[in-house]
Amino acid sequence: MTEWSIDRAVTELLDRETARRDGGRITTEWPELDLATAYEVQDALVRRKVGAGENVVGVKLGLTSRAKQERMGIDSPLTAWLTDAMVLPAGEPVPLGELIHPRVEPEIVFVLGERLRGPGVTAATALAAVRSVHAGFEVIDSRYRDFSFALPDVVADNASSARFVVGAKGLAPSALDLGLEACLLGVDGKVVASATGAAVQGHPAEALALAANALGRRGVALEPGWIVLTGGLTDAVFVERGQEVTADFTSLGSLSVTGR
Ligand code: 0L1
Ligand code: MG
Repeated sequence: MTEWSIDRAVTELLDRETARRDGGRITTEWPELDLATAYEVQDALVRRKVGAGENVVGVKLGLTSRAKQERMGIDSPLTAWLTDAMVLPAGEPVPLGELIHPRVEPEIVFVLGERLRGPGVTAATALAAVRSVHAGFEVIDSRYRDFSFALPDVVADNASSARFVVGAKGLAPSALDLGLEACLLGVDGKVVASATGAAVQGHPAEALALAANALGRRGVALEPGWIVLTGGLTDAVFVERGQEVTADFTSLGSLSVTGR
């Protein structure tokens, strides 16, 4: 068996994604995979995607809400990369045939108007850099069996990233109270979960500041025009063929996706 390395982990994770195959945790075979190395795997994985023609269009946070942390059994938020190949235009179905075992989660999404570079970014300075706030969905698709992973595994796997939807309606941050912005998550017309923006680190702007500071420590700035997914507000739901998942927000409008 070849020794584990950053390169081998990237190849394994990308092979699983391409073949629509899940597999065991990398940390089972490579217990020395620590968080810093896992972020190196994540960066190298995204460099391979960029080398294949994808473009980085933003970042996402994961595990920012208690609902997500409790479900995944991990209490540390994380960051990961978004590329243009992950964009699912609003109204398009979730392409089940291209994915392994997708789940959908509602998110509050920022589009940046100004550059943000940590460390030292506060929620207030973070929010001042936001051009518009949107409702969104993230379609996550872990390359690990049963979405079972330790923190370094999921970080290496670019935090289960697969697709994301950004709602067309964009509001200035000053136009709404993001901590109180409520979201009802529905499946086939039945509400299955609910949360307000406060579920995300107390306020989604705290999540944005967290991303700016974490990436700043790695020498990366968040650029104007970048999309930032602030993390699942509620637990994610599986989406089956023909099933409709809806997110109804107080001010940000409604979104729906159907599995196909
Ligand atoms: O928004 C999120 O919390 C995504 C977390 C990514 C890890 C996962 O739930 O698979
Ligand atoms: Mg998410």
